[in-house]
Amino acid sequence: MSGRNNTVFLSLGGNLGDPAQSIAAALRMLDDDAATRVVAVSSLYRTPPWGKTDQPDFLNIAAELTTELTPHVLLELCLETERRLKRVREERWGPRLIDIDILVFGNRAIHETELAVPHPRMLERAFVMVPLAEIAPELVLAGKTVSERLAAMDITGIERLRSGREWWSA
Ligand code: PH2
Ligand code: MG
Ligand code: MG
Repeated sequence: MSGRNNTVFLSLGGNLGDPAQSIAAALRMLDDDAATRVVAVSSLYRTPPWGKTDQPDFLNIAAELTTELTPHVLLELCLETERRLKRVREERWGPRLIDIDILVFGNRAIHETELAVPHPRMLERAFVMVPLAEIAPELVLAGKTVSERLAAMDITGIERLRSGREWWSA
């Protein structure tokens, strides 16, 4: 524990099983951790598969947390949450039940193989930036706000399914 609260942004997604249910369960598990609180959740979006395109559409969201955990302990909590939701690690960019990625951890910059924040590929991925822009439009990433970055991106095929912040907590 670092003893102080940091603001964290996560990207969650999945395209197998019931991803909306898995994402909601993941958010509840993270919120149940005594050192971590979910403070904002985007709408649920249907997004075309990125990277490897011959797989089902994904559901994606962004979430804001506050946590007293260190970045590595939060990463372990995210991986443990994936494991509890029966995620099996498979091919890179391939289909998955649930994926929980740390996008931003306070103002920390970490460049390790197991943990890189800010997430090195987030700026190219509309499935990350569209949900993030809903909850953090003014967040500055590499000199520009999320909403400025989104304005320059191709968001074709991304569809908002469920809005409001409470869809996950019922
Ligand atoms: N995750 C991937 C690869 N491709 N495409 C979309 N639309 N959404 C994702 O969450 C996603 C992806 C690997 O983590
Ligand atoms: Mg991912
Ligand atoms: Mg991941």
